[in-house]
Amino acid sequence: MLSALREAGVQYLFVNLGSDHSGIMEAYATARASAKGGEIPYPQVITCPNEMVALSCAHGHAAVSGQAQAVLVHVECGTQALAGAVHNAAKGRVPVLIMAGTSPATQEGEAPGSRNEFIHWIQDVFDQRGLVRGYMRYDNEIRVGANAAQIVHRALQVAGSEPKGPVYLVAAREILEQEVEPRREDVRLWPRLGGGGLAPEDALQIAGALVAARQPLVVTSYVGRNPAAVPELTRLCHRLGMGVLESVPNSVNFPVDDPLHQGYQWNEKQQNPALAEADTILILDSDVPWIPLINRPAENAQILHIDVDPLKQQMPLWYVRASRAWRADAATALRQINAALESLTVDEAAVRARAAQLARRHEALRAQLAKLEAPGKVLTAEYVTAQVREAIGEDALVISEAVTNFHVVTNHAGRRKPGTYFVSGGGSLGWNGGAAIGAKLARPDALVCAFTGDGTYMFSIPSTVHWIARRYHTPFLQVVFNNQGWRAPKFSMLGVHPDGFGSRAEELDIRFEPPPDYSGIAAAAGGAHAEIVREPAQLAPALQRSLQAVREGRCAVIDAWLQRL
Ligand SMILES: Cc1ncc(C[n+]2csc(CCOP(=O)(O)OP(=O)(O)O)c2C)c(N)n1
Ligand SMILES: [Mg+2]
Repeated sequence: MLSALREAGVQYLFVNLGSDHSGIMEAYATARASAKGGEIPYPQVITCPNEMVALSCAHGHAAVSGQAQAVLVHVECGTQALAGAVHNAAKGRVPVLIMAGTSPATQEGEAPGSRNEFIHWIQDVFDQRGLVRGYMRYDNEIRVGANAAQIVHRALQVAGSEPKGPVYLVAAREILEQEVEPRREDVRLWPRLGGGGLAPEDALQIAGALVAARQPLVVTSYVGRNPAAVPELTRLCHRLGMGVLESVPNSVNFPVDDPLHQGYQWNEKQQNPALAEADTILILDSDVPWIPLINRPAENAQILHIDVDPLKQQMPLWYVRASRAWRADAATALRQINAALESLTVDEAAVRARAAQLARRHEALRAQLAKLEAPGKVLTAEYVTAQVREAIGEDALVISEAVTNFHVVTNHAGRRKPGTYFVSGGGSLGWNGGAAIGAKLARPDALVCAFTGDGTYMFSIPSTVHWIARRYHTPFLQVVFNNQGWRAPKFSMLGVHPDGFGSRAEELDIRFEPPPDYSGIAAAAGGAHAEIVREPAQLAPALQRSLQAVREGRCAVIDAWLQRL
């Protein structure tokens, strides 16, 4: 099983161990003893004191590298402790293999590994796989040791095929203890399936629709998950004078400084003008292209949809009234549409006029945002993000779990290079710390910077995160937007009850008063460099000290005190 993981390209096994793992622990010890300090043919173990962090690490690695990693947890309770990280991997379409033992299936020594601890009766449940089945692309039990390798390869093949996602394997302790002949599998014979392309006539039809449009627009959320798609999208947009609106972006989908970039939308309570004026909209890889109650395309707009997962089969309620939709890999589809365009006549004057008009809106938007970056009396999220942007440079990997400041990070972190911005893709908070560790393991050369809400910092189990980060040398910068509580639930309440008692109430049970010493937690757990910043003037020097600490191999946490919510 362990060699199969290595064969399949799994570099790390994020573990939280228990009685089910006796065979695995013995296997590592045996391999290390015979390797006498040399390399062993198994993934490197990362000990994770908390399972949700373990899975978030694997998620962060795969988001950056594209390569599934593996997580090993303890029976059913360790599986439950994966908690919301399961949701994040599934919703974010991130490949990862999760493995767990089950309680031994025998109690009289019928096979090695038979029950010998009281907990084996307590941890025996009817449907362990059912705990996570609703989120898995595939789940299975390794029933015999002899084909464990093939089951691992099959699970990883499914995880790595589009739409990608988590997979789950269990095995009873007796199976994990079985003596089997080592065998080799060739990973090339377990090919990952891509998203496919368009039929040639469909590529031509889409190109034709975009050429014929008066005001075409692309709305996307995760086309940049594959960085190779971004230059194709840029080429298409420039050929047509077509704007790009990023809705709830999960990645760098389009360079933020491109004049055709028409901004980002999250939960803004207003109609987006670019969306309203479009007569043809190409939705490209998006789960939430707009929120129709507040913000939607014109009634008669033609909507086309290309997505690696256009049916959103994991979402019970989902529709956008697209007249046509295609399941395809965006990079391939864009390449095809770009090629099809060459056979069509484009109205160059119209393209120039549109591009000029879009550039004006782009410039106005940028100017408006630049004003927000000026230092004021109190620290603002905009000022903090802009300062961090200047300090970290354009190659740094930015991880965001900024919640009500998500839009601030996308607007002000200035990400223009594909593959330099990541969010979980899900909604279970507490991902960013583990994700930063995974990102750093995937790209040891990169500077990793995580933005987190204060509530989200606490969700992330910072004691575990910062202990792992020191133990495995994955230094990163973490910036806590400390608004002294959970602002999002307040916004949610006001969205439904704008004039209720809650709108005037001082107490909404959302404040952390007094707040914990966030950076102090990281210092205590992992020797992180700790900074508390309360005023704009303190930020730049704190950032320099923090980045120096990161360069020297320590994490740094900046607790940035924003206006109290
Ligand atoms: C695991 C989990 N629990 C609860 C929530 C509900 N929730 C959404 S946003 C939020 C508040 C987050 O607080 P913070 O990180 O401080 O961000 P802020 O709202 O202040 O910007 C909560 C509790 C969630 N999304 N995930
Ligand atoms: Mg907060």
